[in-house]
Amino acid sequence: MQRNYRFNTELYCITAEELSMGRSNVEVVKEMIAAGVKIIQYREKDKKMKVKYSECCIIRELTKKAGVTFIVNDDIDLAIIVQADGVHIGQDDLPIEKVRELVGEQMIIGISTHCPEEAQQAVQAGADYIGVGPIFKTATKKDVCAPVGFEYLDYVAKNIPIPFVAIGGIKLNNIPEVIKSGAQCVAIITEITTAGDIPERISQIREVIKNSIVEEK
Ligand code: 3NM
Repeated sequence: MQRNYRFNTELYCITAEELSMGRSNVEVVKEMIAAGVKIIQYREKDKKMKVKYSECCIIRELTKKAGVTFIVNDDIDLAIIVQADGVHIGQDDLPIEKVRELVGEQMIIGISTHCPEEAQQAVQAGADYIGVGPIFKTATKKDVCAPVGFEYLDYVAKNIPIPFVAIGGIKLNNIPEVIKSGAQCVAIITEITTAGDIPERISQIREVIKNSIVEEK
């Protein structure tokens, strides 16, 4: 089935408390929302489920009030129980068809992909969007493969019919190349979470994206 999910934004923000300069996930999410971000993923690898649950309850309320799409990373049960808008999984998680059985037709399912075969498979299995990366070297995700570079991004832009988001090592200075290689949405962690002034950094990133798209046309 071809689903009809589309990103309504060019910036996908993801949390990482250990890389947030002492700020909590909730504080960072509040700043992202204040900056007008439209999609936020809660990504927290090391906390206990009980803690993740209480953070996600708060973030669900905040995002709902602000009309922001809320995606939970990895934990399908957590995504369901907090009524997130979506869940983002990896290649080693449950098959997408089975995740769909659990979450129902309405929930967005995204999956990280690193090569054309994984992208094709995600489409076949009914993913709503794919992550494409890592575009550049990143220390944020443990055990991630070597950078896939622009070749894979270009392949996805030309051949994959569902939305995709470029991810991995994306910074202010390399955004233009990423946009020029066909990405319409970029996912960023540390360039935002480590910023002293998060709304200011988000507005700089938006400006660079906008200018890169204009130059492209
Ligand atoms: N997934 P930063 S790379 C969460 O390639 C994640 O699938 C990736 O963090 C993938 O913006 C990555 O700090 C980390 O590099 C992105």
